[in-house]
Amino acid sequence: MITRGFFGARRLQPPRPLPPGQYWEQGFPVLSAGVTPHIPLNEWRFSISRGNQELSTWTWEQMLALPHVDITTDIHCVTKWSKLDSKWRGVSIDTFFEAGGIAPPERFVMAYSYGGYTTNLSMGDIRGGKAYLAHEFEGKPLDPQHGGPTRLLVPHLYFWKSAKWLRGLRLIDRDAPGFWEQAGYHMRGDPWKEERYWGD
Ligand SMILES: Nc1nc2c(c(=O)[nH]1)N[C@H]1C(S)=C(S)[C@@H](COP(=O)(O)O)O[C@H]1N2
Ligand SMILES: [Mo]
Repeated sequence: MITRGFFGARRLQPPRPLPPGQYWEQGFPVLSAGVTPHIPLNEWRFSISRGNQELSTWTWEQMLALPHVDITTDIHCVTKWSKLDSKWRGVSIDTFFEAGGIAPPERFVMAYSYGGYTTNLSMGDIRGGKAYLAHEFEGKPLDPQHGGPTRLLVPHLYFWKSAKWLRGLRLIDRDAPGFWEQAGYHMRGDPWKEERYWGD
């Protein structure tokens, strides 16, 4: 007999410890708050902005011309699945700040996406080789339902911080809640500290 409990019982022991409360997921679930936007590559842009001013903007070709990195990393969703050794290709967020000659005094950013999603991050969490604009997953162009053409990848924080369909980073002086943070999710979201919700 096949029941939900049957599938639950098939959860495998992970080869290494996961953050507290997480289980090992072999698939790649899709979690989207709205519909999947479709962004033609000739219209795609990525910007670093302050207020309504775009300090630097890259077209698809300009982004592709930047130095790339390949990343193999675990990802952890606040809904408790973790995926091990996911493989991505993209551009380090550091590279955009360097290429744009942007050395901002601001200590936070609001990541904003095509479709309206937002999530807040500290400069310390997106710079220093910790965050990427990813456009390939497992050697193929990133699937639109997983955020293609490009998503933010911040693997050391819960996956809601990895904004799909990323359009830009807005520099902000003071930390402010994005989409899920306004609904009660933690402002930082470190899975190893189990920072899921306000007060965690
Ligand atoms: N633009 C956008 N980005 C998003 C979301 C979303 O709804 N819209 N969901 C977040 C959440 S809660 C998670 S867990 C991951 C899910 O990514 P996936 O669908 O590729 O698994 O994307 C995050 N980024
Ligand atoms: Mo999530």
